[in-house]
This record gives sequence, structure tokens and C-alpha cells, in this order.
Amino acid sequence: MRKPIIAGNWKMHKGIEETRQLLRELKDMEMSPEIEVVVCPPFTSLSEAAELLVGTAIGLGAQNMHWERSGAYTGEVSPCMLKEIGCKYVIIGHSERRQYFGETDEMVNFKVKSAFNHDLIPIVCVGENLEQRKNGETKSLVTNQVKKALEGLTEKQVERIVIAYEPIWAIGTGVSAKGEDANEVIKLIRDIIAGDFGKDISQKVRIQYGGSVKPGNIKEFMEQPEIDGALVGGASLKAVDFGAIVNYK
Ligand code: G2H
Repeated sequence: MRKPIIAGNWKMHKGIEETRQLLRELKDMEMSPEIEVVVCPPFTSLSEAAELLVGTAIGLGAQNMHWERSGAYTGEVSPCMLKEIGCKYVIIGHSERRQYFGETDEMVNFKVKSAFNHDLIPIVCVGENLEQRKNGETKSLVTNQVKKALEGLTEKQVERIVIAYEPIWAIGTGVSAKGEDANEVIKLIRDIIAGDFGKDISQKVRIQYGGSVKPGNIKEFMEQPEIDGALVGGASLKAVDFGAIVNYK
């Protein structure tokens, strides 16, 4: 019922020339029609990527945005700008933004609401760090992050949102979560949404796993009943790897 979505989060990689090259390679590949494929290049490459992706089934996303539509916010990029370029998705609240740029749950909520108000679909990231995991705080932390991120949204908005469960200890470390463990937290996220917005809505929300996803482990995640795709960092930077992840079957 839910179409899986696999998104490449390029982070601070790929200038314009490298973007051209990677997208040319991806466009030459057969991609499984069963999967919605999205790439999220850095801001400076979005325009180029948008042009190259015209007429393809690969969607475009940004990695962050401000919640205001315009204003005196030096260095920021607004949802209107992303929409004008041709973005469909925007990653919100990635742990690197929470950790290095002080993004709070409140800011994440502003951004999520603003994204919907500007016809962008947020990919909201949640997840615990190693210490929180060791202290048994995963469920309470993720519950709090999800509830705050979704506060004030309508049912129609919630059913379109994408959530990425990304345990911080698994990000860029090469150590991924186990499929069953990720599935358990993702089931919890779905239950939280069911509690706040109803079971029907919760069954429509796509929830990805993220954290050291690669061609060798994607199947383990995609086979889990609650996992609807992946947010892929390092392994999305090479067409051969990203293609293998999308075509994991
Ligand atoms: C988690 C992920 C992409 P990686 O940040 O969002 O990165 O796959 O490199 O762990």
C-alpha cells in the first residue's frame, strides 16, 4: 500500500560538475519502478539537478530550509526558493543539523509546517545517540521528537509526511542498526502517529531507515514490515552503489 521511498542525502558533497556526472550516470540506469527515488544535492547544485532531472522519475529534494518565506536571514534559504527551483521534498531536522547547528524540536516543527504551507514534503529525521541508546532512552526520545515535529499538523499533512528514523550512532560509521531493531522503533513511530492522528493515517505514513545503508544491507531493512525505504548518505554518492540500493531485489 505504501510506495517505498529511497532518498540520497548528498550532504556537503558534489558541486555542479560532479552533480552533472552523478545524475548522468543515474539517468542511464534502470531504476525499479516499485521505488520512489529522490536525490537531495546541496543548495548550489539544486538548480542544475532540477534541469537534468526533467522528464525522469527521480525526484528532487533539499537538505534544509528556513521556515520564513523571505526576510533578513543571512545565509538562509526559504521554502519558496526551493519550490521555485523544482524541489518536491526537503529534509528537516537531520541529526547533523540538530547537533552542529543547534536545531531544536521547536525549529523542526516550524520548518515542517512551513514546508507543507509551501507545498514541499518534509522528510523529518529523528533518532537517538549512543549514550541515549545505552541509557534506554530511545523510545522516550523518539516519541518526543515525533510528537513535537508533528504538532499542529492536519491529518492530510501527516499522511503525506516522510519520517526517517536515523539512529545517530549508525550515521556515517559503517555500523548500521539491525533490521529488526530499526523495525521496532519504526513500529513505535507508527503507533505514536496512530495515537495522535488515527490508525488509518498512520498506515499511510512512509517511514524510512537511515544510517550506513549500503548495497549489502538494504535488503535486511526493506524486508521489514514497517520500513518503507531508506535515507542514504555515503552510499548515495556513487551511482553504482545508489543504483544497487534502489534495485536491491
Ligand atoms: C545518515 C545517512 C543519510 P549515512 O545521516 O542521512 O548517512 O548513510 O552516510 O550514514
